[in-house]
Amino acid sequence: MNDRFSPEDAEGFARDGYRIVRGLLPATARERMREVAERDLAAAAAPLEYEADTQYPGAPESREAPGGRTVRRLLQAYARDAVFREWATAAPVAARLRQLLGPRIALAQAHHNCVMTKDPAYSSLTSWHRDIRYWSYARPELVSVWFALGAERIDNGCLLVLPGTHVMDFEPACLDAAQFLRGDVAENAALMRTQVAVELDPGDVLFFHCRLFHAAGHNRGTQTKFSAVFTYRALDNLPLPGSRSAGQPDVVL
Ligand SMILES: O=C(O)CCC(=O)C(=O)O
Repeated sequence: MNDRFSPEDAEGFARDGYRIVRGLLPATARERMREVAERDLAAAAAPLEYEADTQYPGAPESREAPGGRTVRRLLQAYARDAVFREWATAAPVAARLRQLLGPRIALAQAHHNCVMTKDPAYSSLTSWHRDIRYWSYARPELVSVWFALGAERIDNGCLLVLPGTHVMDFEPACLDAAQFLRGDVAENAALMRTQVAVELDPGDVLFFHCRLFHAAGHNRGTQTKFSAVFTYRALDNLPLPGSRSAGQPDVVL
């Protein structure tokens, strides 16, 4: 398997803000990740984020409500098992990230660094947002890597992206108080019609820019959807002192 983006793919990432590498994660690693995720989900192994914590549309109202103990993320994936450490830093991932971010890179343990667990019974809807909105770095130039541990389709709540939005600027009036794109603004509505569904097969890996607007629907399937996600920065793109982004030691690749 080629360890690098082709020039066309690197150009595509620069233009669209994302790229998919089909079948990058080998089946053995994928199955091990899934096994660990299923084990930790069944054991409710901390640290966890619950759907109820998000307050997103469709989420249980509180941890005490029906479905209130539905897990949305198994946090701190990097620390959970060697298979996450191995693949979050593996050569085919790191080499591509170096093409996008420069030669010296680090994994940001404070962001993503999780297995997303989208439950068919109680999953919420994630509105259009940029991940950088709550992250604090010298430059808004981070890349996340999303490993599909099973099939991701519109029906089970795959990611949706707005290509090219990572290089667009938006007036404050386009965003609500939580920095989601407002649906009642005409230019946003036109932009939302350009959405692309990032449908993935097991083992496919998505690279996406922290300024890319993305969203996701509910899981209307019958099985939990599992995706492992990690975020990276250039080594000289430091988290701002005192911010949540600076709250954990990063892993230099
Ligand atoms: O899978 C989802 O619901 C979306 C997750 C997402 O957009 C995020 O964590 O930034």
